[in-house]
Amino acid sequence: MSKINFKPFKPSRSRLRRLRPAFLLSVVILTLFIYLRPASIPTYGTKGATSGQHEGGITCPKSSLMKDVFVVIRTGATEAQEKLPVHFKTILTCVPNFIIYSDMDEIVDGHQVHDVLTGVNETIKRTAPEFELYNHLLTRGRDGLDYQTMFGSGPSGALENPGWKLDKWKFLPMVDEALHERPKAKWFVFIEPDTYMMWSNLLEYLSHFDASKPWYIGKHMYASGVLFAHGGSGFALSKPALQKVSKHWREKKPEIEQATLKGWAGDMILGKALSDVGVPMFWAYPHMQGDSLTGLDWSVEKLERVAWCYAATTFHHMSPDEITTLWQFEQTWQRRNPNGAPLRFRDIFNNLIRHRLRAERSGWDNMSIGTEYSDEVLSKMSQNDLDNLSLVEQNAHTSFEMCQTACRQEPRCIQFSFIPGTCSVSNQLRLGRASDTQCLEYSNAAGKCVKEVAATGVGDDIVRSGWIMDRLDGYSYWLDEFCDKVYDIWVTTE
Ligand SMILES: *C1O[C@H](CO)[C@@H](O)[C@H](O)[C@H]1NC(C)=O
Ligand SMILES: *[C@@H]1O[C@H](CO)[C@@H](O)[C@H](O)[C@H]1NC(C)=O
Ligand SMILES: *[C@@H]1O[C@H](CO)[C@@H](O)[C@H](O)[C@H]1NC(C)=O
Repeated sequence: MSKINFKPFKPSRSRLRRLRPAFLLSVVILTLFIYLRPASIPTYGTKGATSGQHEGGITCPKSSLMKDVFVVIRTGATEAQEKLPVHFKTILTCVPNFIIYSDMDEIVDGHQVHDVLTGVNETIKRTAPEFELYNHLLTRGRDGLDYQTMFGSGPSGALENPGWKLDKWKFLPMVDEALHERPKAKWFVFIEPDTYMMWSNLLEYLSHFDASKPWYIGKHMYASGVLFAHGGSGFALSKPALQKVSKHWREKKPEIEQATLKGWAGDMILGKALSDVGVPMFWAYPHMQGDSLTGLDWSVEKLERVAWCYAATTFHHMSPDEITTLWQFEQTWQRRNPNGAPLRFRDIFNNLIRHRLRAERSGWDNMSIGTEYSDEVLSKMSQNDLDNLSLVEQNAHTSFEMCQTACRQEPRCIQFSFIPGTCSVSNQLRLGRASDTQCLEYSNAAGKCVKEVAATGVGDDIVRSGWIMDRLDGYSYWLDEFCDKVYDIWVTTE
């Protein structure tokens, strides 16, 4: 993970408590309670003026590759009912070949969900603690599961979530079964229920690669010395890559299962297996994204690639509401631009995000994770540092207007958030989400806010956020300039 450091908006040298860079970068994600107003989706009034293939009012991509791609959704019984249905109504309506693997056989909205763990070593199933959940599901289904500990959090939620611990066992059986399910497919795309797949873009992206060669394409992640494609961001394997790793799995199953017992995440175990058979990961950033629409920092840059300039293929940590919003936007976009260029991050920002930004938005946490001003922070500062603060900074936490002024004083500050007593300003632009708490510190590892202040909701005591609206043009212009040097919106070489 590299640091975002562009000239005009780079993080300012504040004397106040600064969040560490790793943390600034660590992605701000909210899996729950993310709320986007469907009502504010742009409506272009093009009813009837549609083109391209569409059934029942739905516009699907025209790519000839579509029939050769097998989409695999990996889920678990603790989240399937809550998170799958939105996919059947949106993205999957245009996917001719898909399968859903889980830790329990069941039918969700008329679609079969398959238990992919049947072949795991029986001794391990009897003894490894994470299989308690599995054995429970086998014998009693969801009856008697403790909802508090088992449900809702998903892979990024709680590391203690037994559903998450069980998840690592699914990866190798999943790739192996997918190959045997669709031996003729050219590509296999693996996603999770909180992954948004921009299907037409993804198809176009894959068409740039030679499917007769082994490919493992995804969003880089590095843990325990292994480079692998992050599962939640979605990844693609060509058939030759899948064949190699499936053969390896069949030959080395006992060894890989032992490694899985010790390993912490299945995407890492798969990455290691692929590396062992000589299939390196292709760095597809920023096409594959670990962030959601609400948590993404729109100026994010990694691997010297400014996301803004590139086409988007996935988002992660997408709530069902966000999935619906982005799907409807894509549909409208494709109808208006039937032969248009692929959607880039900047198109999404300009057409879906920007009009939601306001000088003031109540009950909204903008995720201004930058400099915090509060009595607590001030009380910890030395006299010298305090003396150095401007009057506005010293009082930023006293009113929404002061907080806004504090942001304005910083040349690159673009957004701020306020609850009485706490002001937080940031040079990074994020949409954020409706909220009654103000998140001050976000832990990527824990996948949740680790420091937040709750507003009472009485009178003025609500979370309010704002953007410095007259800086938005400058912000877009600054990012657009990076695109002058980007000759291809697709990353196909490293
Ligand atoms: C904006 O969001 C960030 C992160 O959640 C938070 O630190 C900040 O306090 C928020 N500001 C407001 C006014 O909600
Ligand atoms: C199953 O796992 C146990 C315990 O880890 C091991 O002793 C046994 O050899 C494994 N069996 C097979 C068939 O791999
Ligand atoms: C305080 O401000 C002065 C002048 O602006 C500056 O030289 C000094 O480095 C500042 N001190 C701290 C601790 O920021």
